[in-house]
Parts: sequence; structure tokens; C-alpha cells
Amino acid sequence: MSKVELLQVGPYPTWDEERLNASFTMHRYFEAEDKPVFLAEHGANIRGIATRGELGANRAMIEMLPKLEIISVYGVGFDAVDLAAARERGIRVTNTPDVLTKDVADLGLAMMLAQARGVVGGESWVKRGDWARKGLYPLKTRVHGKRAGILGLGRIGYEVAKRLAGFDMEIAYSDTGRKDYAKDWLHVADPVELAARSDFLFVTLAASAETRHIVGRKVIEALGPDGMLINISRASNIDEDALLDALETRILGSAALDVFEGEPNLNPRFLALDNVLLQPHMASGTVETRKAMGQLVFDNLSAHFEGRPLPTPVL
Ligand code: 8YV
Repeated sequence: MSKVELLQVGPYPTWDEERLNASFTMHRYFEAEDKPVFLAEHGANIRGIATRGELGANRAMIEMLPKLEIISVYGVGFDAVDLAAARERGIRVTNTPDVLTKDVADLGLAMMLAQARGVVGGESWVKRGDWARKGLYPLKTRVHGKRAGILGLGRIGYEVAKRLAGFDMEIAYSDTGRKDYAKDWLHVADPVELAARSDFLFVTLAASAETRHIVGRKVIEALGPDGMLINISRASNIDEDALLDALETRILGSAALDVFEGEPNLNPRFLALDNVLLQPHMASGTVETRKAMGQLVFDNLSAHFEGRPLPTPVL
């Protein structure tokens, strides 16, 4: 029997590519020079899309695939998939929740600590010989005991808060309502109010059209010149122009960011700043988690084409 044909939107680690290639015919979209021509050539027989969180599948792509049945996302975020287009045609969508939650939270904490304590600058201080030449490294900011705000207390926000509790921080969160699993933490409905009472504001919201630019000028100004914004969700949750303006003028103290509009080609204004920590969208990037994510992508596709229930459906 011939193998089911899939569209592969972006590269995966070798172990995932080998497993997918063994079971499916993979059409490597990301290597095609002329993408519309590639879709016109191969689209007719493609029954599934294997994509990544940040790459998704837009309406134009979905419409070029008349036999499409399933979109399997390597990532928890499915905001880049046009769900309306999928729903209209009864196309299933899956993601990879849970397996990445703790790694994403770990990186959020690492970013806060690294940025507050100047870990990256400290290493340059040693390597550039400044320690011997100039003396002691400039003093940095304390983390423990400070006030943390979590914008979005879902799975990732909850794991961030749990870790912050270990640093004796005062924890508050904004979400659609009070969460019964967050009894020790203060619920603050308004994100501006949350920012105003935070030294460190973590953005851990699942992104959607409704949350676009939820962190805008008002939230950023409320966080203020001593505050730090940490984003481990999606760039669309933040008004990037407002953020850049505030960082440049020091209306906001600093930021630690793992995600950017137009990544990997981020706004060059970020590169000129000395009050940001920039990470290459790697919060889920451990071997252990990426292996589990790849397995789930494969398991969802296999289950669908073998007529079994999907392990982690979105639609
Ligand atoms: C990416 C992510 O999918 O989980 C998400 O939503 O954005 C990430 O895990 C990952 O970078 C692989 O591309």
C-alpha cells in the first residue's frame, strides 16, 4: 500500500524526520523555492500537515490541499493555524501540550535570573578581561522576595508561579477568573493593575486574536522603570513598538524575550538595546521535551490515519 502523503512545513530533529519518513511520504515545503508552485504540484494528494507552533498553517495553504484531513502541530500554541479554515472543512488539529510545560517555565525563570543578576554581562566581564582591568562587576537587582505578576495562569503560568514561590516572591496573576488551584496567589483581574504591582511580569498567555497586544503601552508603563517584562508566550501578546519605545526611553526597566514578531528576523532596534535579554524561541528546546513533542506529532498522525482516537486534539 502506498504511504499517506504529508506536507512538512518546517524542519524537525533527525530522529523525528526518520520516523515520519519511514511511515509517510513527506513533502518538504520549507525547502521549496517557489512555495505556491510546490503546493500546486503536490497538493492534490496531501492528506496531512506536520507543522510547528510558530509556523502553523494559514488559510491559503489549507485551501491548496483539497484532501487535507489533519494538521499536527509540534508545539502547544496553535495560534498560527487558521482554525476557522480547518473547522469549515472538518479538518482535525492536534498540538503537543503538557510535555513542554515545565521546560518553558524553567527557561522563564532562567531568563528572569539571568537578566536581573546580569549573568550574560558578567560572563563577558570575565572573558573580555574587564574583571582584572576594571575591577568588580556593577551591582545588579535582587530577585528573591520581590513581586511577580503572571499574565495567564494556565499550565505554563502555573509552573512559573510554583517556581517563583521557591524564591519567596509575592505572586499575583491575571486570568479570565480566579483559579481554584491558585489559593495562595492573588487574583488581579486587570493586567494594568497587575503590572503596577509587579517587579517582574511574566507573559504566559495562550495567544489568540483576543489577546493580541494585551501587553500594550499602559501595561508597560505600569510595570515601569524598575520593572522587567518576561515573555515566553507569543510575540503577538505584546505591542512590540510600544515595548521598544519604552525600553529605549527607560520607561520600562528591562525585558527578557524568547519570541519576536517576524522571528527569526527580529526588529533591529532590539539589537541596539543594553536592557534586554534575547533568546531564539527556545523555551521548549531540550532534547527530552523535543523528543516527546516529536513523538506526539507522530502519534497524532498515526492515530488519525489508523482510525484511532487522537491523543491530543485541539479540533
Ligand atoms: C515551538 C512553540 O513549537 O510550543 C509552542 O507553541 O512555539 C514551540 O514549542 C518550537 O520552537 C518548535 O518549533
